[in-house]
Amino acid sequence: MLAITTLALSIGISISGSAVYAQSSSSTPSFVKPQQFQPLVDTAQSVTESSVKKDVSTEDISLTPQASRSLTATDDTYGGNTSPDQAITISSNTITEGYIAQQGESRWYKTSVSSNFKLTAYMAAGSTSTDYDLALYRLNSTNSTLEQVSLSTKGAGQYELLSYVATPGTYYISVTSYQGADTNNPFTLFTTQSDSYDQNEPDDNPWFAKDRGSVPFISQQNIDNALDEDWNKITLNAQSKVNLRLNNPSANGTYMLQVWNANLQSLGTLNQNADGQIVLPAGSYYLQVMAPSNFDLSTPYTLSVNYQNAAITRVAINEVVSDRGVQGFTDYGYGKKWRAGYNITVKGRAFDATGNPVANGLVTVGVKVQLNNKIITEVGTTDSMGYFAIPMNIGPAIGQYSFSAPASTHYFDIIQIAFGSGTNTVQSDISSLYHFAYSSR
Ligand SMILES: [Ca+2]
Ligand SMILES: [Ca+2]
Ligand SMILES: [Ca+2]
Repeated sequence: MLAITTLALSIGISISGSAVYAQSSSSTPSFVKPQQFQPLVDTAQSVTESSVKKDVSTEDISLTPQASRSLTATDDTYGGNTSPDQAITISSNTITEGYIAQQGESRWYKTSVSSNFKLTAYMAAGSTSTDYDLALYRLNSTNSTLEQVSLSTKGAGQYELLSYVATPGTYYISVTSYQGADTNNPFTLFTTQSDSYDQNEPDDNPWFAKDRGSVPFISQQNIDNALDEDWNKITLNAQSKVNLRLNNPSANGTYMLQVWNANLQSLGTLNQNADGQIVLPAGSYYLQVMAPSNFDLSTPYTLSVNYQNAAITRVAINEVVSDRGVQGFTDYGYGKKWRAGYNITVKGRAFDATGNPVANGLVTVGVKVQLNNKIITEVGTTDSMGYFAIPMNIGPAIGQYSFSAPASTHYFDIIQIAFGSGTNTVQSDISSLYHFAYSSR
């Protein structure tokens, strides 16, 4: 029996390195987007949603010039832009640094948008002990009011990111200290504008996440700039096994999925084009798609999320489809087995311990061929009726055994095949295949 440990599951892909550089286009500077990546956990602990929520003002602000206001020594040192009327004009794709001198203080910036672009703003505090938040306002010039159109209010140690599909006009950005101040380490502010973006924008943070409820979904979107993040919210009414897959066919962009609990604690990341499964207690969670290194505006990714209703304990194989003119459930003198060429598709159905089909379950199939004792594994997902079809390329056989058929002699190997689901071994009605090598007269 092929040990299940050899069925290396494509779950929990880890990324090494501590900091990731967000690249702007070649003509613009890059800067550190401070993120730590850990592999996706198998099972998450339940958390009590923080009872203390930030009391963040979402009110509009009147843009009344404060004529009587005079600059202080502090303003001279750390900037006088502590109110909207003193906002500093900033340009897209340019790093701006600033300081907050005391808790509760704000620094104001403004930028203009000339067309219906998506405006993205990123802010990182200079140290992890301060908690600064970010908000975006649109200037309503008819009544000189700043209307809040977006915000990002994560906790200390996390950067803030927001986006807004803008109409032409002037936009004001505030960086506000929720907790602490730091006159040694500046915060970093960066904005960019996108002329093309997906239909779910803006969705760059948990407050603007697309709410998917409790049902499976498939979402095709794109990453339109280096900072773009696409957030989804899911809600589980009971503990569930969640299947995650982020398909990205692009040769130029490299994406990643990160799972967050309701308190914005990371439950780990999953690389693109790999299957992930995580057991989550009842509650709300966030799924964040991002581009840690490079992105491809023109090639959409597909995020698929569904829920497995029970653990798979057994599979029944219906057919092994093969290339090279090899097929059928045949007896070459060592019992009836499926014949296999180079490219095969293993078709079957998965069941739980009570014999019910398992929908949306992960099935891993592994074979060990004679040539170099190579082990090949592939993962597939069952459909709503529990059926799966898993293609795999197992390569050539060496022809260890022979069988004299009426017209020719068939040479083949007997190779092991085994099944798993997540980290569990799964019973199967087959354990070996005839791996066809060649035939001769
Ligand atoms: Ca914050
Ligand atoms: Ca996007
Ligand atoms: Ca987005």
